[in-house]
Amino acid sequence: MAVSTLAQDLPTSDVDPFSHEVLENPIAFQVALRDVGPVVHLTRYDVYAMGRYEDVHAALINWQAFQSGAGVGLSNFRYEEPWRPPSLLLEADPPRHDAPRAVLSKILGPRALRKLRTAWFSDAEELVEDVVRERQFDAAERLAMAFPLRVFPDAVGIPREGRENLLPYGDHLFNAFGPPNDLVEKGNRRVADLSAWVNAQCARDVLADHGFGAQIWAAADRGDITPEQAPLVVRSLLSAGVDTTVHGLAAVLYAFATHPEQWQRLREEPYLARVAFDEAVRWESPVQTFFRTATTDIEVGGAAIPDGKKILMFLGSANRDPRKWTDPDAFDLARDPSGHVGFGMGLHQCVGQHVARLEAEALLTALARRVKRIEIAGPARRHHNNTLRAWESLPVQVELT
Ligand code: Z7Z
Repeated sequence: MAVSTLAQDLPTSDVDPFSHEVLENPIAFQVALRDVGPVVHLTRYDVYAMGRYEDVHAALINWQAFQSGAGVGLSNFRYEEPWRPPSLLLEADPPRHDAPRAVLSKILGPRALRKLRTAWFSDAEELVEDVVRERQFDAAERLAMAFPLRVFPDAVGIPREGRENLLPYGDHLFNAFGPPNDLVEKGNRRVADLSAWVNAQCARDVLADHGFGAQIWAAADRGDITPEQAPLVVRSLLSAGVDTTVHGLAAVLYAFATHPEQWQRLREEPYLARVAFDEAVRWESPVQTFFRTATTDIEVGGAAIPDGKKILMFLGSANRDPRKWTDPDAFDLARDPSGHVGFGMGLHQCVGQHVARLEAEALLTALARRVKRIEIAGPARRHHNNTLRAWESLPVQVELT
């Protein structure tokens, strides 16, 4: 069979993947996206969408052809001014990307995190004890939001004052990767104040002595990064370190509340906490999408993507692609979820993933010890965001051991 390389033959769709309808439940859209072909032209935004695992994975590891330096949102930095100074990690390509990445990799690496393990496990136990005593509570607010906010800002070393700005800042940042729709509009009203607060937390004299923030400044003293880069690297922690883990934890809590047999299994084999978290990240994909930009004319599966165009990668779709996963819609601790693209892949793969896994392991371990059954106890409500798959509210009831 002849495969046409003519761009005109590309399947097209006028669906808006950032509409409230798709954000509420993107699964049907993802099935259609994968089935129509490896690449689909989304006419509404003039972007090229990929939803199959193989193609998303290939694009993620090919940073030469699929650049990040022109932004990983819809906005193309070749033609448009970014709304904030670009991140030195996320919105940069090698070689500029590499020094900040190396510094943060070390600070957030598994070895460095061992020091936090004991404290975070007892923090999780205290929090769980306080919350589960109530028997009925909102797991999104009381656990998924509360736990990261309890441990992560302290680990970075920012002051207490103003921490309520962290989630709204992240929510706006992740909305701003999408089109300028009502979600972005809503955030624009507060963005100046939120940004000013976040930027102020990145200064050396504001940060506590031994946290991640201070370690970033110490790297500048050693000459591993420049003193001009240090505050922007601290900003990356505050940008990408809170909302993502909150929604990852909400995903795993929702998964267990709706899969009692899997909760039973975790209780019997608590060492599965980390696998459970990764399986929930695969299953729910808290980070649903982001973009790359073509650095040249690219051919994917017979389709031509012109130089300079934006490519929208559907991580959530890749993570449920039946071409890659057996029974992809099942949340199953018996599965090996490794290779999922929920943390990305390649040289930009989430540098904070070990922090996220440690938070999840601490929280799930504490819950598994104390909670025999967890189930949904009222209407669960989604929170819409242009990038994140999130819960606004997850009412649950628990039966204690
Ligand atoms: O460096 C940063 O400020 C930063 C912001 C957002 C880094 C990463 C992300 C991000 C994480 C973006 C997941 C999309 C998906």
